[in-house]
Amino acid sequence: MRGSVGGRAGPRRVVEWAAAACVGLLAQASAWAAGHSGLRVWLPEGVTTTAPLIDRLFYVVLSVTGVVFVLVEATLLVFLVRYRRRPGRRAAYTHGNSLVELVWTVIPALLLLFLTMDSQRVWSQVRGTPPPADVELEVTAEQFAWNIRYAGADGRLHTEDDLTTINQLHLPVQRTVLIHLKSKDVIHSFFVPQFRLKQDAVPGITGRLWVSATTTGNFEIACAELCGLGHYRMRGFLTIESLEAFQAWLAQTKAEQAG
Ligand SMILES: [Cu+2]
Repeated sequence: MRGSVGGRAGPRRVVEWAAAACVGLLAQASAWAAGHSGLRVWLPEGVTTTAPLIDRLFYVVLSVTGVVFVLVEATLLVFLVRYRRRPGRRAAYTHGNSLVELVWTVIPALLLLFLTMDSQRVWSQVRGTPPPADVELEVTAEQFAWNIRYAGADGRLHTEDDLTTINQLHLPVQRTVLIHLKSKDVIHSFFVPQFRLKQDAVPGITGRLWVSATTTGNFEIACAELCGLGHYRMRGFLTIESLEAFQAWLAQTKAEQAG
């Protein structure tokens, strides 16, 4: 490095350059984020009423930890350069500083308390008592498929007029859907990234999850738990459509199965 031979100019330049790079990166990132309405970085599209809550929490945690990361790494770099071993310079000994220790304990504690309370609030909205369901259905995982059961005209599951499909999950948009999640054999995991939901399907336990979709479209259901040799092909297809289209599909599928 050019400046390092000439004494102190080199390290200082490196620190200045690093600081400028950090500030520049942060400025770029925030400008980019501000320019995008409905901020979404790295995450797939969110299609439920609760997805924005989870995304917001994700970005809050990412910003807090991001700022702390940059500050800690920048301080580390400064200290590495500034207090490096130099001929003729003796090490200084310190026995701590109560004020500094208090500050670096209290600030993280407050941050963690804030994150705990914020995430608890989101958790209770997403996974607390579900709102009254418009549609109830059952998803039973097995090696290596998703068995879907819809209630028939009576609106109740496990009656004569139920409709069952394999790997085809249809949901009406803007309706609250309660999913009873089961497993026939081993532990699977029901994962729809666009729902921001991942729930284990455990034999002997019926899991409950609810969604209210905000957009129509076609998505995929992945099994997110290594459940055997065919795990890679345990893939379901999710269609979110209007209530009319959903009811028409139910009727049509029922007619096809009867015929
Ligand atoms: Cu599986």
